Amino acid sequence: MQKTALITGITGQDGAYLAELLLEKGYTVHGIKRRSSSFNTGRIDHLYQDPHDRDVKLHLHYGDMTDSTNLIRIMQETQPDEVYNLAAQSHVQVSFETPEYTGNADALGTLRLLEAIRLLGLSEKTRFYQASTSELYGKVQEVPQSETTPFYPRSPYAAAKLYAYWIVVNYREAYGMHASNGILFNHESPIRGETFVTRKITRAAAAIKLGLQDKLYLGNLDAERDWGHAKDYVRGMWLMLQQDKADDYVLATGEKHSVREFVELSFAELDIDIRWEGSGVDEQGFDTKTGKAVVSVDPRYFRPTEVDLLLGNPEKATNALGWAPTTPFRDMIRQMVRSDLRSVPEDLKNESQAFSIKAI
Ligand code: NDP
Ligand code: GDR
Repeated sequence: MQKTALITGITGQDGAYLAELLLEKGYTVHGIKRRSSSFNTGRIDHLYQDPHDRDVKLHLHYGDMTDSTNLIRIMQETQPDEVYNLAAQSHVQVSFETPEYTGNADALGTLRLLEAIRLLGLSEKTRFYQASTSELYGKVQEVPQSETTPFYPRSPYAAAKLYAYWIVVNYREAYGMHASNGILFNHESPIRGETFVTRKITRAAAAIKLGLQDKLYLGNLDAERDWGHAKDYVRGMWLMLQQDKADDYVLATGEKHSVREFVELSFAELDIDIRWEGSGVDEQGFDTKTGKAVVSVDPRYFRPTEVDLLLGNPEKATNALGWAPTTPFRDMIRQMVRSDLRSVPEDLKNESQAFSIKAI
């Protein structure tokens, strides 16, 4: 039987990869897209189907996680077998600047969707995936982190996602809903948002290589993350909803790298020598003398409370779902850098991209 899925956040990195995967599997896919003053469908344009044609499998609906009536109506119209809640104000640093909005969209938005399912009598039919996050672990309690590691959120974003995590568990227990949390560690790709550190680095490496930029400003170089490839992670989301019983799973690679290492490998990919400058680099054995490309530490990018180390243990997902990451770290960096070598000159032609290149 052909299934129907509803994806919130379909225009984001994960939404785009997930939509692609579900369409390949024969699903009818409905996506919720925010109204924006400019086009925001760049990541899914290749999946576009003319709504006037027959047998259209991809449908977009205007909507917002802060608007209950809109979410209820879309849920009613689409009657999905599976809901993937990927929409969120997903930037940790931005959440310190927009804490109330982040709580509204990320925490209450999740509740709104669960209530829509319940109120419409879809609790038996509709399975629910929640985009939970390794940011829940926050301040290091245990390494590596697994489904049993205690949470200690360190940002308004993580606190909002903590509410979302527990409301999903609660609706599962209270109403028997098939609702699962994927506790996903950082995952990246060539279509990763430009303001997350990995893409910021690979874009800068490409721009520097092409002579279009001379400096990269970053914050905390010592932060360590467990970085995987987004394509692998959306497969894990789908697997979670194919299980007889709903549950919560960590998806991670089990490998950690620092921001500094990410910079070094990205620049090495393009044979660029680095000269480090800025806050704290002198004392830490960085090369501050040679190298042409400057990577400068700017405290502007430090966070009020930082998450120092995230390293996940994906054993439960491996055993129960048969899930494993397939893209090695260096291959992912290579993919991102190569893709940015092609896209950055185009971006820079467009004056409106000046902010995204220089001020993120
Ligand atoms: P992105 O930031 O790339 O995408 C977020 C999506 O949510 C976009 O489609 C965005 O729309 C949409 N959105 C934001 N606010 C609203 C709103 N108020 N109403 C409706 N839609 C909204 O995130 P990712 O794809 O990287 O991540 C997907 C989800 O997974 C997020 O919830 C994130 O918090 C979570 N997560 C991500 C991880 C990662 O490493 N990528 C790790 C763990 C969890 P628009 O395009 O218009 O901005
Ligand atoms: P994160 O991702 O906060 O882990 O959240 P991000 O790439 O923003 O930061 C990772 C680490 O890099 C440090 N850092 C910088 N970060 C940014 N963005 N810009 C910089 O210039 C910079 N310099 C150093 C940060 O301090 C941090 O330690 C991502 C998001 O996708 C969340 O939605 C998701 O839940 C988590 O991953 C898992």
